[in-house]
Amino acid sequence: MTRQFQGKIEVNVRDSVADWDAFIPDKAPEGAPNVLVVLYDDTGQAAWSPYGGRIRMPTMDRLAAGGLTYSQWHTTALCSPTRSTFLTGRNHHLNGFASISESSTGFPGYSSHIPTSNATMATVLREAGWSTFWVGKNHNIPIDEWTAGASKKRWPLGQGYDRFYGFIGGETNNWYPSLAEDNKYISQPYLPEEGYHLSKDLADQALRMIRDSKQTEPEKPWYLWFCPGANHAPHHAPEEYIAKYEGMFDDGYEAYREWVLPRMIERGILPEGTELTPLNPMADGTFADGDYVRPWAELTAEERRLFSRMAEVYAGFSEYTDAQVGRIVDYLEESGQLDNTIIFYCADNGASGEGSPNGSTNEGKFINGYPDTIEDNLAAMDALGSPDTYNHYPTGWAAAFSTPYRMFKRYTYQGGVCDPLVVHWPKGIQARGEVRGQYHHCTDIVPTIYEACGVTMPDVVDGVEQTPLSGVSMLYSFNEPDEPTTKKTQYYEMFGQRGIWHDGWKAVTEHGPISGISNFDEDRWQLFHTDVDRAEEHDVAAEHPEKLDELVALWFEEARANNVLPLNDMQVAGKDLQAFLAMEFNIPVPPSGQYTYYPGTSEVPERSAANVHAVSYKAFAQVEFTPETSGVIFAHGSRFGGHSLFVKDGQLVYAYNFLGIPPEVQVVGPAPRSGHHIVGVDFSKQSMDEHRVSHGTLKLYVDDEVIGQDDDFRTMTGHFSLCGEGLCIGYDSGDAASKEYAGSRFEFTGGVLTKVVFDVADDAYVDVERHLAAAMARD
Ligand SMILES: [Ca+2]
Repeated sequence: MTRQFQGKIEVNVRDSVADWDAFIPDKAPEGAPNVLVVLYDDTGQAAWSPYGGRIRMPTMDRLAAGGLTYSQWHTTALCSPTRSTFLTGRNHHLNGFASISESSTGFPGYSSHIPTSNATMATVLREAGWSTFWVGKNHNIPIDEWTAGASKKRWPLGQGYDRFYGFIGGETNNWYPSLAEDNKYISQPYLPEEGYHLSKDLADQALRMIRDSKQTEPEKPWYLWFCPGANHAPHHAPEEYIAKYEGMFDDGYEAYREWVLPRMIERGILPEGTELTPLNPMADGTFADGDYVRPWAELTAEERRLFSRMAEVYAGFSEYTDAQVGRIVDYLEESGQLDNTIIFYCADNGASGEGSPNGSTNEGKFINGYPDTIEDNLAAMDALGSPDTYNHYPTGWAAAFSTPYRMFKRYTYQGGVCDPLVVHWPKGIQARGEVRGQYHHCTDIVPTIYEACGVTMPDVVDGVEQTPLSGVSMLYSFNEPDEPTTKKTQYYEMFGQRGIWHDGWKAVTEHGPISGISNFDEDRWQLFHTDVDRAEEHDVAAEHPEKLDELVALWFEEARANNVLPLNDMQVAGKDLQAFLAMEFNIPVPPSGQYTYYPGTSEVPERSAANVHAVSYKAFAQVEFTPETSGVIFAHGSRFGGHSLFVKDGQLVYAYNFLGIPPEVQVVGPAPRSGHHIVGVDFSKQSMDEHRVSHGTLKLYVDDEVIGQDDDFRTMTGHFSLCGEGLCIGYDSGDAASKEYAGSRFEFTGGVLTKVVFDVADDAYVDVERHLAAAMARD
């Protein structure tokens, strides 16, 4: 913190005494380390090589061999909530991140607005003399701050970061990402044909930020939070990395569980005698249908081939990204920084079961409530991992990569919350290649970093009194393998499933997340003695009723102290829908029902753009044409779902990609060759089918003349994209919405595009159910 001015001010500067120290920021303590946090998405404890898993992670192996592997480190079971604990060191409900931004509700624990009383670690470290960088995924911006016009207070630059480069939302296309830099949306720097992949770009950007800092402030330490899109869907990887895993998962997910457990035990990750929990461990009616695992023995030969290939792609994605992290580690070594950089390499929750029992080659079908058939997926098998698919593996692999535990991501059993963590810091850790078994949690990372850096969390930040940190430092465990954990208690809650760990025991409700069961007072609590039963195999609630009562009472105490209530297990579709929607943040529709957009602007996030799903709509543009006019008038979405109005080769084309299912539909007519004209489309909805797809007539206009018409036109129900791929005027960002200009932004040229007006006033019907399903799929 800068001090009060202590110089002297007279009339004449010659008689006055300057005091630079009143203006210059603090310097970090002598010998303080750099901090690198590598936070992957959606990866259970049994996936990666340092833990005995089949996915080779050479960089992580190297760091584990030179540092520590933690066997009992835990997260919140979901992306944004875990990430919020890395931001502030407070429990996720205290951060307003009970779940994700897109499903936030107006309660303190659920608003997705981090209160100023929870200052971020970046704010504190920057004041203490560190450069602060955030590269990669950012799923902690509230949805009301996603647009260009909104406040950027909760974007990284408003949260203590000097620089940001990455993406906003739960996921993005790794070949054609929706990128943001600092406080604005940007285009990707080059294309897949030129070797682009998001993981590689993120490593390049991270290296640039560190080098920029070191060459101008060589003595200043830095903190980098590196969050790749891996291993969240869509699983995208270069072919040569996928090929490394050919045939390696052919034995299936149940066989993988049997194979990996003894390897985890051999490495000391799990104690001798640890048993596998059953596949599908929960009683009927206590969890959502989509979380069921189909037994491998019941699959057809073709299904097995498809599911194995999906695991190969996931593995290739993970290893390729690890190689990019390796480039950062190599640079640190070459530049002499590795010895005093404290590195945390970890994942934010268990493996993801959001791929449904059958997996998917285009997640968009799921969020649009459109059937994802094995036939369609088989047809796309060879393209898996390429720019042509938007894929996710089936629930069986989520269970396998979360061996030996019950369930996976979103669940408060160990399958959702027990995760990999490797810590590397040659200067501060004497041991090499050892396992640490002390029980810890993601809220403990920030206190550990503060202690390692010699920084104390201030009581007041920017005039706001601070909430105490929720976690405890893990620093003692670096050099004390046999010390008992300093953690006493950790509560859990995710989408209505509760859990609490206390002194070697854990109680969990058998009440699946997003299950819609309600009636929390009737929950059956299970009790596990985790000191001797790490897998949570044996429910001993009947033998230890007093212990269970003690833990349940403690859960309520923690819940009240951390803003956990009210519990919400509402389903994203069905009976709870209207009530849920009424609680959500809603972006207001203009009273006119008309939205006007201009060229030379940033893309508009889909959530805030004019809604063209499940409604009739008109979209018209004012254009001055010439014989050379060419390019996009408006575009929204991608090849996996999207539409675009553009001029090419003298033709005015309206292209619609319905969930990426071929063929791309086009309505075409001759474009004017000169003069001012109003051109556009009018979709008139006439019916909805059993998948809630809208059918009707699409007319393409030049002024009042219909130049093209399709009487059997269909439009998508939910969203073009889970996140990113917003509405663009005069270009197409990210992945192209039409194959006619694939691989380019196809900027409007050779004329004047004045504005585009969307009119959705005539039909206010929105399928709220799909809307919400899409929101929840983003976690
Ligand atoms: Ca696009």
